[in-house]
Amino acid sequence: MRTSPLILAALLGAALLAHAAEFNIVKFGAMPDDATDDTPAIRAALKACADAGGGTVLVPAGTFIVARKGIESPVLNLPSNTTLRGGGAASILKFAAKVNDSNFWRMLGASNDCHDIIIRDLHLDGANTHTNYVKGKTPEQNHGIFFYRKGGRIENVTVRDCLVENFSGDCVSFSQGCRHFTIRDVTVRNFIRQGIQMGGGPGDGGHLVTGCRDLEHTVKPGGSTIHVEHAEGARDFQIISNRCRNSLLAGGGATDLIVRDNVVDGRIEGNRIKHGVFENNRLTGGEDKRALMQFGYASNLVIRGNTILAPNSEANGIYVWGASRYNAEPSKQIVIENNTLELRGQPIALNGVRGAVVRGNTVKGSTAKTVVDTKRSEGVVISDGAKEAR
Ligand SMILES: [Ca+2]
Repeated sequence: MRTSPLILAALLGAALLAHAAEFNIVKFGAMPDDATDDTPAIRAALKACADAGGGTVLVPAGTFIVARKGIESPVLNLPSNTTLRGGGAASILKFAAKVNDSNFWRMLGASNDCHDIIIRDLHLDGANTHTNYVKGKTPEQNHGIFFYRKGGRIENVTVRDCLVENFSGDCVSFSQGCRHFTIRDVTVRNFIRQGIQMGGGPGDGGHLVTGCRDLEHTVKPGGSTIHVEHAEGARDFQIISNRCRNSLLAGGGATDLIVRDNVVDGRIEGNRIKHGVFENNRLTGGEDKRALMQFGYASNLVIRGNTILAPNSEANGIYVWGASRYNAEPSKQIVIENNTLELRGQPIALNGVRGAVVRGNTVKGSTAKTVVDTKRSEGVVISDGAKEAR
């Protein structure tokens, strides 16, 4: 059956109209660059967008204040089919100063079932003025972007081209119920916990973090630039081509983890990884004495083509361990190949590993007797030309 050109034109027009629905927060009463709270106006714009079945909520240039009213988490709940879009770094959503007095402020995200959400071209400012975390005294749960829906589903979310800073918690956090998130070209700074925090459970995952970085901090970060934890049962995390000034911690029981082409000032660490590939990362060590790459209770893990530079540190390079007093499981089926390590300490160490292949690694500057040190391990095949130290 043929569709008439008129009907086609009408369908196309309706599609364009629906696509073009825009809701400028200023038209809903938001006032930039003053002390007035803009939360009700932004909520009204989001509600209009939701009532229209979706569209774009625009944040023009200026600083707009977001304040928590009750126990809401997040303060700004994004509906399905919504793009929240600024004009770049000059479009600022900023927490009210009283954020510094209490916990559990989360600026924007969702805690109900929803899908197809984009957050882009925005500057989110958590307004934290505490320069470091003091347990029991300063907040640690005030996050920027926050998606969490235990037992439900939040699907297809993109965050891109945003600067997220000064949060006394995580800058970006998504975990339970979250599927298919893309975090692209997001810059973070001055977080008290993590820069980008991921987790989840069975059915969750399918996430990509790429092109992200943290700027030099003026507060003391408590955690990692990028972090995967509490991810038992979640699968498919890709962390590719990011720049981390703090460590990159990726484990937490996740399955199918790819960590590739990242530049890290610090360490990469992960526990209980099932099927992981850590490839072509570049790590530079400082004073930290812990191994620059460290994995516990891993199974099916490939550590390949990484460059590890710690010429002034006694730290070990790559350390894989298991079967400890905490957990009887050994690390299993480990491949460590074609890495380049420049360091004084032990280049590669295995402890409590069952089944490993170590080959083709290049080592400079180490004072260790061997390239590979193995303890309490079995089934380890070393073809680096070095003998096992016992
Ligand atoms: Ca205002």
